[in-house]
Amino acid sequence: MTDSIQFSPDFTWGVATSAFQIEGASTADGKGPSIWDTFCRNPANIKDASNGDVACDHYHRYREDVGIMAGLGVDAYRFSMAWARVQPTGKGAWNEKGFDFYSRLLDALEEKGIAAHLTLYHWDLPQGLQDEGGWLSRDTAYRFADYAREVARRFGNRLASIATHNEPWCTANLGYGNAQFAPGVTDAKQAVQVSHHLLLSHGLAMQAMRAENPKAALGIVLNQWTSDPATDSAADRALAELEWARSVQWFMDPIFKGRYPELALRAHGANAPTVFDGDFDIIRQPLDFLGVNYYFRHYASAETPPRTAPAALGVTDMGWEIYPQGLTELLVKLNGEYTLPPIYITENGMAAPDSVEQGQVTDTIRIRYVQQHLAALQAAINQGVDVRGYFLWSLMDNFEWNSGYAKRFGIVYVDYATQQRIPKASALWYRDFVAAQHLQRRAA
Ligand code: GBH
Repeated sequence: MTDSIQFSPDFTWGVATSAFQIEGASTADGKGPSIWDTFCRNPANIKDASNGDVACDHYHRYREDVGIMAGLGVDAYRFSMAWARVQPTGKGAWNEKGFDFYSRLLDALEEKGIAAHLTLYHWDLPQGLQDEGGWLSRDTAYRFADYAREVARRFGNRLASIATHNEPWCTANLGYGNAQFAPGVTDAKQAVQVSHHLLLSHGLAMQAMRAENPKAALGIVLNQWTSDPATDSAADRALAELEWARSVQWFMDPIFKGRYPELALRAHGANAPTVFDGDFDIIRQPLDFLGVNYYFRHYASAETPPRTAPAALGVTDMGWEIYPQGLTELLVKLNGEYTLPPIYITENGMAAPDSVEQGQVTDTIRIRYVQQHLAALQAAINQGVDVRGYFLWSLMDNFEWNSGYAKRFGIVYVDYATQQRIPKASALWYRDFVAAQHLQRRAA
């Protein structure tokens, strides 16, 4: 089905990972502990009682992994930096050995002509900052800006883009709302305050990085979904609207409009955040790009028990509905509500129960998932949305947060016992698809 799809010749094709999920080497070369190291120390927090101590051992195998990307022929790699690797307690002295690792990684990428797209924060706050209040403390936003400035100073010229946060919705709501993620707090009021400090930290980091390196392409990555009412009832429609306000507009409005959405603010009531004068001026920095992570839609049902999504195309191994048209609808809706910078799909992909049979992993279902979402992406582009690139989540199987290693999102299979990497059928398909897209580059 994607045979007929032609994206623009300069469209960026990439793969994505994040530091804690792949690097391992959790104490190597002076790295400090992060809140995810701490969270994993309580085995009850992770489904298979695992941790990130070794993960994909990417810290030691990055050359091989970059080689795999080169074999796939991708244009770009999205990854994150472990803050505690380069600044072990989140403030004070820089750890040169930590920066050296990322410098070596950038060398390897440059050698293969793969563009580097960095995310500064993919959920692994230095534990030292958590001990002083973490994201609940306003100070942490200023520490984050210091870190961002230093990264822009050292690496700004070597990076195709820098995103401040990955999915602050998750940091706030899964970290402080329902305790699925580190630091494992359940406090609705704290979750809202944390979301404000994350946005503030984004704005401060943008200012700091702009001042340091005016040429760097800067933005943020948000997880987003459309919210469909399960039925036509007034209650379901109201719930869907509230969900859009609470999840999408809550992060988009401060950045693009300089305020919180009224509907969500009212719903938060006494949990509404403390906002200082001038905060929105800081948060509302022009972006060079917006990263959108899309996995599924939200299905709003006010009934008890709630109706579940029909999932006509099935569900993934995470139990998430496969709903490609949601990607089209989301992008078109965002484009209507906001004046957007260029968009990158910074994550999209699926977990499947992959296994190796005679040396091969036949993940046909993942190929179909990606094809369907690329068709949906093309439909959004045809409707006028300015999308410049697509990053498949993920390059390889990795530590899927509170699901541990049991869920596999990679297009490359990782045998954790041996650390052997085996490209799945989806990797070979993606390689061929990207090659076909590149052909028209030469033609153009
Ligand atoms: C992304 O987040 C992450 O950026 C990445 O690290 C991760 O590996 C990947 O996706 C796959 O999970 O409302 O409590 O039911 C995932 C995004 C996960 C956001 C599930 C919303 C719903 C949680 N989403 N989530 S809940």
